Amino acid sequence: MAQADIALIGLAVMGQNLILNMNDHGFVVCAYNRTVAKVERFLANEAKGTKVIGGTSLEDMVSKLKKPRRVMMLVKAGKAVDDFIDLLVPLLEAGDIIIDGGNSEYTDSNRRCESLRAKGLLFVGSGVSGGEDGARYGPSLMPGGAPEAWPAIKPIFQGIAAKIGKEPCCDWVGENGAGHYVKMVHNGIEYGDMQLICEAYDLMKNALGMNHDEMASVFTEWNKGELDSFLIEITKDILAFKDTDGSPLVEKIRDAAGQKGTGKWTAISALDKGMPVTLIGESVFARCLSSLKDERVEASKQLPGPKVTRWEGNRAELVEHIRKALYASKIISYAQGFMLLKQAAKDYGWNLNYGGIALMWRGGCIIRSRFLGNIKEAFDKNPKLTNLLMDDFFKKAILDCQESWRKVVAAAVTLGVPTPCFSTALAFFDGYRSERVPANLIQAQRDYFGAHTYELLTEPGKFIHTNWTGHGGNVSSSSYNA
Ligand code: 2AM
Repeated sequence: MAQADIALIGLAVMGQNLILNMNDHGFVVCAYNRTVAKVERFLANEAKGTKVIGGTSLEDMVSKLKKPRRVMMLVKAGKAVDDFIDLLVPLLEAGDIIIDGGNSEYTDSNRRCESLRAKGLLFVGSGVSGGEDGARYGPSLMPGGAPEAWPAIKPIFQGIAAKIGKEPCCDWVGENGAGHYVKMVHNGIEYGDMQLICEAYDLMKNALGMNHDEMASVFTEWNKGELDSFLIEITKDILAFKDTDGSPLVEKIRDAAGQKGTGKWTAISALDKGMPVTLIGESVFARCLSSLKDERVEASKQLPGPKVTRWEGNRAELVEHIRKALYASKIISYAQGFMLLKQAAKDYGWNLNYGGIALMWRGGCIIRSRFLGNIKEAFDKNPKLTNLLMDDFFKKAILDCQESWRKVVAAAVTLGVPTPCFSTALAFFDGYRSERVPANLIQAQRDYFGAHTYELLTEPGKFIHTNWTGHGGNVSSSSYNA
């Protein structure tokens, strides 16, 4: 009998928790898994006493679904998704919906959306963030794909998503792979936020010599203000956490960061699209540098830094300067992230809802923060905002932080503490607010050695070449445009 509102394929922890979350919200879910034995095990254990039903085969699962059929997958990204799609297509009919909630690359989602549309099926690629706990009690959901699918999945998606007040952290993102693209940028921003916090910690520990309880109480204070966020909160807990011998566990952890690639994908996409998303780029490279642990250990013996490595001024003042540097850098990072989203929307013809994206990230996910509420307000006020830095709230915020931010970067440079993200954010700010940057000289150099031509300030659009040396030809090049 067709009784289930949705099927969910993939009974790893994320899938199981999403099913239980849907069940809590009154939806009947039909569970399925490649290894079918896991379905029985799930029904007999975690799902015992719920309304969850199981499929004994894909055919059986499909026969239990109300129409239009909604089938969500939470399986390993890549081939597993394509394999399941191939198996499902012959079992479904026009207007049915296939949702991929895995960590898929947006390019795959673009492709799947188009190929399923040609078969009359509606594809949705949805970012799911918030980890196992989020999946169980309220994730951030970022669905994109075939827009006709949205009304049919909206009650389930908005029902189970995290809420800010009454507002769900889930809205329609845009066409094709837009949902997975936005999830990718979310992860890139997460890399940036984490690195910024690490730089603040490094300065407090090494430039100020603060102990872990002192640092934990600084993060506790920061979490009461503008920086209020999940990542600041867990950092406070981590710094306060003592190992069995009473010393801070964090200092025993090998300083070589891992990565699964979503930050890198964001940086690659930024390079592809010519968008200066410098902070996420630096945060990925900072992880790369960290992982060269053995080389760094050797270099630390041979390459001494400055003689003075401790801050000699007012300590409380520097802590407050660091807070402001972190806040200003964070504003730059989000401004850059939204610049990338805008460019992707242009390139792929997506109609992105920027305020909605800020709201989706406001709760449920790793970058959730009070700050995202301010971003939502900025886009609500002006949905066509060209850049976050042009919004009155953020303009004032960054200008209020400017002096502190410069002091922190200067101090870090003088004392030899690496702060790649604080620094690149400031360099971006100074570049972005410059009417004139030295690219005129680049153009002259390009024209000098390669006859690549340049435009005059007074005649944009007209490309000319100068014979800089008085010898050589007068030929201009147009072939080199990378
Ligand atoms: P399994 O339990 O049969 O291994 C997370 O790994 C989820 O993705 C699990 O539900 C797992 O199914 C599924 N999965 C992983 N690789 C798969 C593949 N190649 N085909 C189908 N499902 C796969």
